[in-house]
Amino acid sequence: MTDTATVKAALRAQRIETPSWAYGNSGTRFKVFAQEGVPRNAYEKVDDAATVHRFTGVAPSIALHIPWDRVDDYAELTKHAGDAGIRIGAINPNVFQEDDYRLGSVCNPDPIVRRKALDHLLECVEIGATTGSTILSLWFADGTNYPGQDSIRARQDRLAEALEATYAAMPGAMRMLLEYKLFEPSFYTMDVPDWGTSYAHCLQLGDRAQVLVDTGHHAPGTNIEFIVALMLRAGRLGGFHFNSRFYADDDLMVGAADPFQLFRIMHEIVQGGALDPAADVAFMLDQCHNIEPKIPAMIRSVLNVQEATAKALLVDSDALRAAQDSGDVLGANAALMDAFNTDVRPILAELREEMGIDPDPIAAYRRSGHHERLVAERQGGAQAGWGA
Ligand code: LRH
Ligand code: MN
Ligand code: MN
Repeated sequence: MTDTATVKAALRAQRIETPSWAYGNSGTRFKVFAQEGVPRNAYEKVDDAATVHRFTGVAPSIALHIPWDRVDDYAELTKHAGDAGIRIGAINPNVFQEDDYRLGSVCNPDPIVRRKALDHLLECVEIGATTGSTILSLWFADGTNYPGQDSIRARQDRLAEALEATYAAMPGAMRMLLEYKLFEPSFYTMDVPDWGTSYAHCLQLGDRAQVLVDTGHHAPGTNIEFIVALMLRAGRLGGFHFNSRFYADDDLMVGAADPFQLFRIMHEIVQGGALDPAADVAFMLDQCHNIEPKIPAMIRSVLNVQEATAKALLVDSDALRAAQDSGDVLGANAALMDAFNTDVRPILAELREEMGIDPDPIAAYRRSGHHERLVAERQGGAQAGWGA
């Protein structure tokens, strides 16, 4: 049995990154609901991420999306983050929200559009260098809607070319994470639809190119933990975009739809030794809070990841291995289920007290009056940029 002190030490060391875009107004293509007190710019999004960190103790960085979070002075934004107690995390170039990108960005048949997209990727490498970020997180909306619309193969060549030029421009400490998505916005082919395509490009690029698993980007029924185990084994699991889904890319709070799946993923992470920050697997959230208040939803999400992680840490790995080795199918399954069915909230509450934070972060946030202060201070919050 894993002892409590070891479990707590691992949980204390865990880092979960929150996305800037989760703090702004968002919605679907049907309606973006404006909420009160939402941030008006990147500085205020950083402030909200810092608030989530203050109440959880394990979320010390914020992912940026450029140009949604464009500022004049990234060094100043970095300092602002530092003063607020967090740092800038992954830089996400956005090459999907301009008319020029109708037929794609780096895979576009038009070399002028491809050049424009590449320039933006290179600009983001520079922003990463200025902000001290070590992750360039790439997702392309590129693809086609109709059979015959473009050459599937030529598009892969164009993609490889852009990735190579970007990779070559990255400073040595920076990693490139290549995110895949089965469909949407393209409905016939996506240029990076799955882990295999991402992995193939990463292998061509070099060690600092790794696969990013967004949990919402798979076909229903996909065994995500299998992908996680496989990529970890290959040393190519760069990180996650955690969220949850009932139907497609729903971007709901992680652990809300299927906490058992999240546990199974975290079990692979723990077994693979990848929880250790030295393993460099980035645990990032990628969610939108369309109808729920954003900061408490982010706090809830961080707690959900912690709970799944705690359960995974509680798996009796000696008993599991013994059962596996002796072909004891039911015993092996029971070792997992016993851990999953454990109520880990008391151990997490204890850990938080030891860390000097409130054992119940959501209640503490509610009591703090912070939300009311934000509503009074901030008028005319910005749209996340997403779901517009
Ligand atoms: C695409 C995606 C990708 C984007 C983010 C806003 O669906 O998951 O990570 O950058 O959403
Ligand atoms: Mn994502
Ligand atoms: Mn997504």
